[in-house]
Amino acid sequence: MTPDSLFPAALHWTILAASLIVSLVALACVIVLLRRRAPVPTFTASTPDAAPILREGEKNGRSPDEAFMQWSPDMLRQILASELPNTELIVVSNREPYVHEHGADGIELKVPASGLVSALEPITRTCAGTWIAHGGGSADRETSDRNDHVMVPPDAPAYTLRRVWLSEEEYKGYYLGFANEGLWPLCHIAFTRPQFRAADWECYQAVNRKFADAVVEEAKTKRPIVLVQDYHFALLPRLIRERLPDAIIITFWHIPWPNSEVFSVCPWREQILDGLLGSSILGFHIQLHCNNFVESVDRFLESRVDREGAAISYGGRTTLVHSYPISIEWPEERVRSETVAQARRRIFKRYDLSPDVKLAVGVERLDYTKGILDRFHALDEFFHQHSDWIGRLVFLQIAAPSRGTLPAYQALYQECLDLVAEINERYGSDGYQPIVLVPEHHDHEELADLFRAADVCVVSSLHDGMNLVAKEFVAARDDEAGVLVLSAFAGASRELLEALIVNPFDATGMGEVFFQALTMPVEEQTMRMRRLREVVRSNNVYRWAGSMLLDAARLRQREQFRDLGGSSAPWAVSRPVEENVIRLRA
Ligand code: GDG
Repeated sequence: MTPDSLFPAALHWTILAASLIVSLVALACVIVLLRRRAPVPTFTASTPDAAPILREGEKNGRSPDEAFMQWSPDMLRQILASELPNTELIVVSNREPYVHEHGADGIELKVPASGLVSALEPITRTCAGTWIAHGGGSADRETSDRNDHVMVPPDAPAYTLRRVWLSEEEYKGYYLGFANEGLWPLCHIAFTRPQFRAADWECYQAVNRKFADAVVEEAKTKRPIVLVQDYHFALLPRLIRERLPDAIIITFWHIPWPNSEVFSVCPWREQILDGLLGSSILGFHIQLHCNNFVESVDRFLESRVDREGAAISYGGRTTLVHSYPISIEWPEERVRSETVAQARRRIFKRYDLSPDVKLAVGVERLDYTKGILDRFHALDEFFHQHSDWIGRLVFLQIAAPSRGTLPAYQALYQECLDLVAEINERYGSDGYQPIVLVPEHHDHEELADLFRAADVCVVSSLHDGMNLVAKEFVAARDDEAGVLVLSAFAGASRELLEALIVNPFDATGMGEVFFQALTMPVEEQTMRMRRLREVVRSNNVYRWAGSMLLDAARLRQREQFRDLGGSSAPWAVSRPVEENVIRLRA
């Protein structure tokens, strides 16, 4: 007989009910401290047919009150302590948050250019968890201990990074091959044909098994919360579930999910769906991607889909499929201690720009989904239509090198160089280059400076799960100026309705929106930017993580009730926790 069974069920119920009340009261106390902000007038987006009228969260039934809650690291800690006490948190991603590389001056520390890392790093720091990732840096081995651990961030250690070593063959097949030549183009529908090779699939399976081993080795309890990140690990949730059946596995898919017709071309579609359904919760940025996933499961697996409850029952277990729009950490005072004018002067000096030009910027990994060539074509149209702007606008494109050994990425780089040379030849003159392409990695400080120096920021992705650059630009503008031009095909366009929304496939149309952005009166810029900042500040990355953890807590509570013989409707769990919090606050 286990000690548990010595307790009468009634006592269990009483304890559970009491702990639920205590937790909710604790949360309510946190939220009572949160600020309520005055609403600001809303502009309609520039191309109304491409833009939603309500923000995605509002459509999902989140109340306006919830949108104004101020999510913070403290609140996240509070949720963990009160809702998920003594729970260990394990994050798994391919990319590590800190990379050690041999450089000219010894070992250098790098933070990779990755939306996933930007979002998850502050969360893992806050939760003091364990982060498992591929150790890909040339100095990673010598900076790790004999358990392959290193404490990070190096200057203020807050959590453990566990590095997993991959052979050259594994890296090529799993990462470059199946993940980036197969799943990445498959999910982005960016007209780059996905490549599916049986040998890559073998590696992908083997590496997923290797990471499952690492999770089991690192888990100190039988019921951790494991946060599985992204398309590199579609099989991992099932592999963890088989060995840690009581774990709460939250998988977040950072890129779009295509419709079932597109998904059907993947030769291993059933295995991928089966792997993901090992998750307790599967998250996407926007509802459309959830719908596409559910449709794919409905079509290819024997399962029961509960569309209203956003849940899939398969193989005796249930997976919740929900949207959690990712975001950024709202910047600290550092940004505010300096004026925008100072940042602008520094950037203009660094790039040798004439003080009277307007500056537009683009910042991303050099990736064919980001629509870099498309914005250059739009610039070409713009200069063609508005020749009085020749000499008065500079477009500064930061393109961090990415996946540079793959042919599609090499071809893109060459096309960018050729197109920039062509446009600069056409519109440039002595001392004036309309496009400045900087194909280099930059640090976060430099990027913040750039965002603050710019008159316009262009995000013209052909397809993007969310896009954090759009939110980073908005967050950097405490002067409430600057214009965001944003693709209708980036998940961020569902939230950032006051941006100028564009269709990146329409070069002429996008060129006209550039004109609109460059001639927008300051008052209108301020009205739009103020509203955008409200949205990003309220829907920050702590809310993203907090919503998932609250859903996980609710799941765990439901499981406990069910084990005690309560009614079992495991999927009807998600929103009520947040809604209860709101109700308590009211
Ligand atoms: C995936 C999804 C989703 C850029 N250049 C440098 C640099 N960056 C940083 C940016 C930003 C991040 O990288 C890029 O984030 P995105 O969201 O724009 O794009 P992906 O990397 O494709 O991210 C995307 C995201 O996951 C999160 O879920 O939004 O849809 O595709 O933070 O500032 N960072 C540094 N140097 C650079 O040169 N340090």
